[in-house]
Amino acid sequence: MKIEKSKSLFSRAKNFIPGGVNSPVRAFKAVGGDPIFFKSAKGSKMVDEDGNSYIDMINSWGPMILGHANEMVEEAVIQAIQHSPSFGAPGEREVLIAELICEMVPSIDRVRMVNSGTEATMSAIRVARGYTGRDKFIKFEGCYHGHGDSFLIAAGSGAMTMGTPDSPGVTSGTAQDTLLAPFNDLEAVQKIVEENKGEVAAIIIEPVAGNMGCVLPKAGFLEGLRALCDAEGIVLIFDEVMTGFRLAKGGAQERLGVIPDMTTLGKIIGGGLPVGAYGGKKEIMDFVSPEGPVYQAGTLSGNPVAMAAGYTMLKYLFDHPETYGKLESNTKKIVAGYKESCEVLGLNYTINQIGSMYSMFFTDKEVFDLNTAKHADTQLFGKYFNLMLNRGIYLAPSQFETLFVSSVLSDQDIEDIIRANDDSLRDIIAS
Ligand code: HOZ
Repeated sequence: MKIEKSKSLFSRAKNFIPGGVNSPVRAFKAVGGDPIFFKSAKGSKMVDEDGNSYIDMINSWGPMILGHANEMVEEAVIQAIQHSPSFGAPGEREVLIAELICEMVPSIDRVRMVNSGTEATMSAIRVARGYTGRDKFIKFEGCYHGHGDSFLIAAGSGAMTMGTPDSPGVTSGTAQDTLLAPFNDLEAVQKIVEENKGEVAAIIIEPVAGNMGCVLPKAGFLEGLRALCDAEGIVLIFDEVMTGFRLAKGGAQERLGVIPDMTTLGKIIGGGLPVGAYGGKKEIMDFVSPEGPVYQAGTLSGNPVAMAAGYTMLKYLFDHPETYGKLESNTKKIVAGYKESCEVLGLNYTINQIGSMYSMFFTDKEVFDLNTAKHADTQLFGKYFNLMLNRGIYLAPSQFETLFVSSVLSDQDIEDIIRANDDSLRDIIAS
């Protein structure tokens, strides 16, 4: 495969952009090789600067639920932009999307738009602290909630593969208010709460973790957190930046039947444009300025173009719930194909899947938290990633990221993915 233009762009980029990329995971450091630079994408496929075409299994890390360059979203963006990309003042589209989000997400009575998932989680923690009058919060090892200072402690995703799960620049004062627990370990959380009685403002969690690979909550775990938060006056926050509107129209909370007090949302509600939001119960959100005393602001928050894109995609999902059946059946077919290959080839890799999210871990052990995810052979994954890339399948460039399936995969795409996986596993065995 020819990737000369990508290589040349990368070497130019490195002169002006730290590491040549605008987000670390994209640098391919965890898998070896140079990043591919993309020119366009449509439906299930992306085309790079050298003209190679790939079936996209990341979908912009979640938002492209309906595939790339969806015509309805495109049209809405064009219409909005013709009336100015930013007012810095309120507009009708903000009201429409707020009404829709409150209708779709069970935990949200009031919602505030921001510009990214990072902003959403930072703001949600501030509100939880303001509401409870407490300073500390609990996060889970391997969960990633964006790059806000308090979250870069045992963070998953790029922070983990770049070797900086505890980033320089995060002060010890900040770090001391972040308490850590292993995912799926309710007893550990209960112990931390007991040791910090009356001091914990919030528990924040990805209800289905996607930033240490796809890791599912065990039966009773989220329910246990809910009960603990109720008993101790702690605000339960679900970070649904990746699961919101993807696992069900009301996100993981609807699908798994556990309703948090607050929810953070991200890229998905912008249909691919830079957006985030946080919301929750009225009595908590009433603490947000200008209604209440907790300050949070943003010039571009709720900008008309992002609102138009997001609203159009969410409204489609709301009006077409059958999309979730399609997402699930696409993903199940892929996973069934993987499992069949593994069985035939005598491999016992662990595959975690829920809805349209899945990961194949290069380990034969069950993966249910960060420690067990780390059993995966990352070198082998790097090899596999590049073999798949050469066969035209664009995977997340890290073992510790989930894959996202879109609704527009054709039967041929699914067949191609399964065949590429089978051939790549055979190559690995042969080598
Ligand atoms: N794990 C990140 C998405 N939640 C990867 C994307 C990025 O950091 O650029």
